[in-house]
Amino acid sequence: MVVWTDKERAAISDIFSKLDYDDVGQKCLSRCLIVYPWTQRYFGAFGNLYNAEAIMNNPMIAKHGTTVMQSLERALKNMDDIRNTYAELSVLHSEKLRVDPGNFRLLSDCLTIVIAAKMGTAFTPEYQASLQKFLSVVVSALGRQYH
Ligand code: HNI
Repeated sequence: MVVWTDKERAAISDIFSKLDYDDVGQKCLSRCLIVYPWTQRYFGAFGNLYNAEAIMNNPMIAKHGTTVMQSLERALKNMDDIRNTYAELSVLHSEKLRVDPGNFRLLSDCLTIVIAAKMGTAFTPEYQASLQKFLSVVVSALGRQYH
């Protein structure tokens, strides 16, 4: 089981309390699809992903970005049991969507970059460490079905 210090819990809660899910979700998912173009293959039903501008203006991508952020909030609210919280989501991504689990890390790195850019100097190394730990647990839980 993952052990969280009070400082880590406080840092992660503080980061998420400052986030606008619609904005951050859209930015991190778009960034992932632009920087790692092979991730676009899973979103074939999302319409125009022709270039960076199209991706950034695609309303389905924006909406899905918000969905991902809301899902992360579930992990935040269940920090002591992220594994079970994401059990069904892991099955969905592996068995139905067939998303390569390496992509989870790529999206979480994009999220870190977007959050860092938003928070500026408030994103201290301690905050980054707490966020990376949280996202690593999320990535591991989502990948559980693949192990
Ligand atoms: Ni992901 C659907 C959460 C990473 C491709 N994804 C979901 C849903 C949630 C979700 C929630 C909606 C489930 C439902 O409808 O019941 N995805 C997450 C989270 C992460 C993640 C928390 C990582 C932090 N997903 C990824 C990655 C990819 C991905 C990295 C591909 C590169 N996800 C999908 C696709 C769908 C999806 C594709 C279905 C979208 C749709 O609406 O058709």
